[in-house]
Order: sequence, then structure tokens, then C-alpha cells
Amino acid sequence: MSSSPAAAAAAPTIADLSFDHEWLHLQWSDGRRDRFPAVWLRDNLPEGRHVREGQRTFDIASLPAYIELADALLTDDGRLAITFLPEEHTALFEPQWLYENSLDEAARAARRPQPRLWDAGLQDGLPEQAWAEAAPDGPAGQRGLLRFLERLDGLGLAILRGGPTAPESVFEVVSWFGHVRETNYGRLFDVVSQEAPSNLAYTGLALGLHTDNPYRDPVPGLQLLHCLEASDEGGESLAVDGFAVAERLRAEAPEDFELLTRHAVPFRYRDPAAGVDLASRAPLIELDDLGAVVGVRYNNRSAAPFDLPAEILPAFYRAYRRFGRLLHAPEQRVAFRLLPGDLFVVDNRRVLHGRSGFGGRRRLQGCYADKDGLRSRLAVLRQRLEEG
Ligand code: NM2
Ligand code: OGA
Ligand code: ZN
Repeated sequence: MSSSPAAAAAAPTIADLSFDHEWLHLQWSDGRRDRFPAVWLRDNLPEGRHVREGQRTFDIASLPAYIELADALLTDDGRLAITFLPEEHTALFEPQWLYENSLDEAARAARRPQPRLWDAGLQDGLPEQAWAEAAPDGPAGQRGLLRFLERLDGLGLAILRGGPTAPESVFEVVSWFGHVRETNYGRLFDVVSQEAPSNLAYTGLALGLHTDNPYRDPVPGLQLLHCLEASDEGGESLAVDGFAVAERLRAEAPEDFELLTRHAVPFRYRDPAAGVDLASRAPLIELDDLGAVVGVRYNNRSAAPFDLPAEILPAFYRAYRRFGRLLHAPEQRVAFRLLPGDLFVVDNRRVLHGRSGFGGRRRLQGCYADKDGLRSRLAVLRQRLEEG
């Protein structure tokens, strides 16, 4: 949440204020009520930051054990003067800052990422645009990039058409918003059919819907795949919104959903010849502290033998199978064909991808990247273009 001029104009004002030694109570002009504990307010002292909104300069351990409010009043210039005990220190808070940092449950949820769930209906409006239009130095400038990143962040999928076919061009796209995540597959990997493949991806076989590298900790946040050569037959791409399917499971079979969120299962990938043995444990569906789905791992190739208590396994498998069936339901998926110069990006902790089998030559180049770079770029672009 930023304190932009646009938001400031719309910000409600404090209609009523009260406090006791432990709590500050605010009633806003739009009807919302908030309360903030004294210790939280003291921890968020504006002058406790190196510059406003900068890094905190003190440690919680240096604060007195009991912090209380001695006074709270609105100043003539519309700020909130709060006096803390035992320090007898008065600090000035901006009401808008308190409004934006409300501890109300709805407000807390609204500050989290807001995925826009989708199903096969997305087929009629695939999130695709011209490569050149998304490039920040292209004709659409930063707005073209913003459009690309907003769809990638909101839908977990974005497709670029008609880009270059030169090897390593995928790095250009990563450079628009972040950094390559290097793995044992390299900074860059070629997805081609090989004679002695180390991974099923490196064959012409179909790849069922999956998220990549569930055996890694942390799992790569984004995967980019760029087509250099397309096969004449097959090799079509599929994508499914794992969050949408997880929500469907939650609605249709809550007890199955609960099993998949509660129990962590092992994933493993071994390539002894290359000296690689990767292993992790995580639930198939990951929730945050508010119960929102924040991660999906699904990869039949790399799921290790589930080592849950034996008595749980029959029910767990019923849940796993139901989730798998829902993920593969035609009404959940979109399909598209990559031509040379096309690229797609998926949120690899949310959207599953797959391909149909192919024959003959085909060459994709891929790499991984982290989602924090995407979110950072997006936040800065929004501040500059939408609010600035
Ligand atoms: N490749 C293409 O997660 C996986 O093992 C899928 C990843 C080898 C980097 C394939
Ligand atoms: C992969 C993968 C899809 C494709 O390499 O992880 O899913 O279209 N490839 O080859
Ligand atoms: Zn993959």
C-alpha cells in the first residue's frame, strides 16, 4: 500500500477516536472501525525508520516490556499525536497510513496478492500480446510491460507472440522484470528431444500437466519457455489454473482438500550421472495463514513414495486422485500452440503446464525466475504509471 496522491484524495478521515492504556480505537468517516494495540503503534513509530517508510532503526528487544498509551489526539494539521509510556514520547502518525495498515481481516486479505481464477473460458481471451508491445523499450513503453506483468501476476499465465528466434532471447524477457534462477539444469535449458534424456522433458513424449521442480526448495516461482523451432505435428501447450482447481476441490470435497493441505509429501529428482539428488517435502496444496491457496505442487514424474501414516494413505489417495481428475478436466484447461518467436510464462507455484507428444525437430529454450522480482517491478510500475 503506497501513500499516493490519488489514494490520499479518496482517503476517509477520522470521525471518532478513543483510547485506553492498551488500545487505540478509530472510527472512520466511511464507517469502518479499527483498533491498534499500543505495542504495535510503538513498533511502527514513523521516526523509528531511517527515512519515512524506510528500514527500521531499532530492535524490538530494545523496547520497554510494557508499552502503554498515555494520550491520543488529532492535531490541527490533521495528524494523530500519540504519547507512549513509559518513554513519555509523543509521535505523529498520518491517519491515512493507519487506514492503509488496518488490522481488520478484510483489509488484511485485500493487501495479499489477488489471483484472478480462470478455467477453459480463458481460451476465448488468452492473455497474449506481441513481444514488441511488452518490451519496455518498445512502442508501448512501460505501459506494454505493465499489461504483460499484470496478466502474469493476476492469471499466472502470459503469452508473447512474434518475438525473436535467436537463442537466449528468453533472457531479454527476464531482464524486463527480474533475474534468472539458475539450477542444475543451467541458467538456460534447451527442451529438445535427446538420444539419452536425463529428464522426460527431453523426449518427444507428451508431458502431463505438472508444475516444474517440486523437488526443489524453494520451488522456482516462474518458468519461461521460448519457442525457437516448432514441430510440424503435436507439441501443443496446455495450461491449467491450479488455484482455481484447488478452490473447486475445496467446494466439492472439503475433506479431500483438507487432506491435501494438511499432509506434506516427498518429491525427488535424481540424476546420478550428473551428481544430482534433489528432495523436498511439501503439501500438494499450500495455504497461507488466512486459509488462502498460495501454492500447488503437482508432478507425477517426481512425486516420491508418499510416506504418510499407513492408515491415512487410502483416504489421501482418494483425495489425490480427485484433485488429479479435476486438474485434467477439459473445462479447466486452455491450449495454445507456440510458433517460433513465441514465449509463455507461468507462475510455477500456481499454473500447471503440459504438452502433447511430438515428432521430428522442435526446440524450446527455457529458464526459471523468481516471483519477487515480478512483484517488485509491478509495484513500481503501478506507482509510476497509475498513481503518479
Ligand atoms: N526441465 C525442462 O520439473 C521437471 O523436472 C520438469 C524441467 C528439465 C528443466 C522438466
Ligand atoms: C518442461 C515442459 C513443455 C514443452 O520442459 O518442463 O513442461 O512444451 N516443457 O516442451
Ligand atoms: Zn514443465
